[in-house]
Amino acid sequence: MLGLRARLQCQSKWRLTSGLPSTRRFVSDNRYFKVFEEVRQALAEKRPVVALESTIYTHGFPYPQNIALASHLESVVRVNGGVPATIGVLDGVARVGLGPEEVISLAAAAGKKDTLKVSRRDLGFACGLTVDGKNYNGGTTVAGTMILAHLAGIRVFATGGLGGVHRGGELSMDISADLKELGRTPVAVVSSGCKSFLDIARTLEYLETEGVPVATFAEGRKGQIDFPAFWTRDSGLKSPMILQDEKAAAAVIHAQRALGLQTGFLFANPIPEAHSIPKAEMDRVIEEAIEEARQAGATGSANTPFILAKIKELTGSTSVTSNRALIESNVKRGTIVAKELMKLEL
Ligand code: PSU
Ligand code: MN
Repeated sequence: MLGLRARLQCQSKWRLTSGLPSTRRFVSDNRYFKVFEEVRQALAEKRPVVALESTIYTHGFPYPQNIALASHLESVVRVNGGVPATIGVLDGVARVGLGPEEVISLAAAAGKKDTLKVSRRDLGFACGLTVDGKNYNGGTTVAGTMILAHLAGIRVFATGGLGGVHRGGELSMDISADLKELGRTPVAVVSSGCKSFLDIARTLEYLETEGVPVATFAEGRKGQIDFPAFWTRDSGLKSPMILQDEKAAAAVIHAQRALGLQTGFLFANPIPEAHSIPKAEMDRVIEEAIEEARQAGATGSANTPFILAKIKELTGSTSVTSNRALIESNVKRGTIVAKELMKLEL
């Protein structure tokens, strides 16, 4: 007669070898975590759901343009046949999927002192603490969004840019928690690579160490395919792998799940050609933004938002228009990846 522990082990082993590991959600709703009804239903019915982050609204785009962007991105998911789940912390509760009024509340919280930038380390603070008797609001970063998406059972997430190893990171150790999260949470992130105020070469090295599959959509392009640098399609660094289309991306996710791996994915989608900004131009702007951040002493988690704001100031509306175009393109691709994945796993 087997003891309880041995019996449980046998059962879980049987489950793993008898088919795909379960993707059911891992945490049920509680006072700190809530999945929006439409998202819950879509997941239960195996319809494609795409996670969207909210640091871009709370610490990126200014109010009220951020509201327009948030609702636009949700409609891009819908138009392409998916269900959007905007993720963030609202009034002390980690939320997966928000209603229209709630998206507005979170966007309106941009720039306030009780609005946090929520990465892995911040989730417990954002949900467990209060400030002046009030709960926190928070925009979730790529890492924070991946964690909450995974808890809800969402497997695809689209955004603009990813955090990375900062320039000089080999000394300062300023390496975004996004990279570590990609190494341990099985969510596929579609982004336009990372901005070149980061050290892209070391970012790719770090992702390799973390075991993260990194691939760039090539769409029939021949020759060297670069890992993209957000506003520019080329970074001078070869992408570790290439994917021809969303179907290929879904095949990779599907295979890795069948192997029981818990790693995330980084699928890079170069900015649409019409919106790319010449590299030399961006290089100049970025040098200046980094120097200003250094002079202002903007380090730690304040570094990325400071530099992003400076870049915006220096490039004016061009970079904002390009930024919007690339996020939109990533969200569309993410939705198609989620649809292809559902086809494979039905
Ligand atoms: N890079 C961008 N745009 C962004 C961010 C990074 O080009 O909006 C945001 C994302 O939410 C990302 C976070 O997850 O900043 C990374 O911050 P940090 O480097 O402090 O981890
Ligand atoms: Mn950092």
